[in-house]
Formats: sequence, C-alpha cells, structure tokens
Amino acid sequence: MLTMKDIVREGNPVLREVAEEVSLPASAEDKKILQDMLDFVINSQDPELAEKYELRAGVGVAAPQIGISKRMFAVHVTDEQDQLYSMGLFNPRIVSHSIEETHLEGGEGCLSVDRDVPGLVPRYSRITVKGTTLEGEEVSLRLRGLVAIVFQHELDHLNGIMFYDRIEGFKDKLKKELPHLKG
Ligand code: UDB
Ligand code: ZN
Repeated sequence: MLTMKDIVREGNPVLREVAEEVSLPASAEDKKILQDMLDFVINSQDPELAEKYELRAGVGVAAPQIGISKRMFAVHVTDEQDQLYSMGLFNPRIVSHSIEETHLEGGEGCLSVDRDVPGLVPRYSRITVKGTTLEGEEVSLRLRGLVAIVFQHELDHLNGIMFYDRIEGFKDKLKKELPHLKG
C-alpha cells in the first residue's frame, strides 16, 4: 500500500523530468503500479484510513510523484454534477481545449509540496483528454470544472511542470517589488 512516505517532494529532480510514454498494452507491473496509485487516492479520501496512515486527502496522483517517470496518473474526484471520475490512465493527452480559462478560487496545492503557495493557477475551462484506462480501453473524455483542473494538474506532472510555474502575475509582482530590474 502506498502512503505519504512514497510521495516524492519538490526538490526531487524526477518531478522536473518529462516522463516516458508507457508501452501498450501495459505490462502487469505498470498496471499494478497504476492500480496502487488509484488505491492510494481512494484510501486517502476514507476518513478512517486517512487518519490511520496520515494521508492527505488527495484527488489525483501522477507516477513521477512516486518516483516513476512514466506517463500515467490516477484520479478519484467528483464533479459539480456528482459524477465520480475514478480511474487510472496510461499516456493521457489533451486533444482539444477551450480558449476560455478558469482557476480554483483558493489556488492550488500539491501532494508533493509541503507549503502554501498563494496565487491563482490558470487552467483551460474545458478539455478533451484521450488515454488508455487500467482496463486497456481507449477513452476520450470531455471534462470541465474541478475534474478538468485536476486532469490538467496531473498532466503537468508528466511534463515536469509544477502548479506554481503557472501562477499569474509573477512577473508583474516582481516588477513592483524590484522596479530597477528591466524586462
Ligand atoms: C490534491 N486536493 O489532492 F477544489 F473537493 C489536493 C491536496 C494537495 C490539497 C491534497 C485538493 O485540491 N482537493 C480538492 C480541491 C477542491 C475540491 C475538493 C477537493 N492535489 C493532487 C495532487 O497534488 N496531484 O498531483 C492537488 C490538486 C490541486 C488542483 C488539482 C489537484
Ligand atoms: Zn500535484
């Protein structure tokens, strides 16, 4: 069973790598890892298990966050219409997205980041994601709202991107604080 001890934290270079495609059909080993990741997010939302194993209630986890640089992630999250998205995906990719952007009102956090980083993280409002499920089925998912944000956050991990890389107003804020700096 995966616990917070298995979650790598910022500073570990694996979080900055571009992860490798998973060779399909997935090996028994890759399926086991992805299933363990899905079980981890499900367990983390169970109040008793979360307390017993000191788990942060997670909505998703990407393989680089357990030190494995492969393109796969697991999510367990309910959308605004009470529909549950509970799945592991191999080689997920955004095939189209809205121009419109959105953000979580309170900003974002991350299981790999043990500090608060304030600021709004711009995300596409709507995305279409293709990928292969744990069951080996190729799927195309049209997502919006919180679920779309979670998928984009996890996809970023596969490309070595942390949520705070996208926080708005960094340059403006820096300019205000250090006006002698040009550019
Ligand atoms: C999370 N959970 O799991 F808006 F019902 C975060 C942690 C880091 C705070 C545990 C979270 O944001 N839960 C949440 C948010 C809502 C409504 C709700 C529950 N992650 C997963 C992660 O780090 N994956 O790599 C961070 C999220 C920030 C935005 C999407 C993923
Ligand atoms: Zn994260």
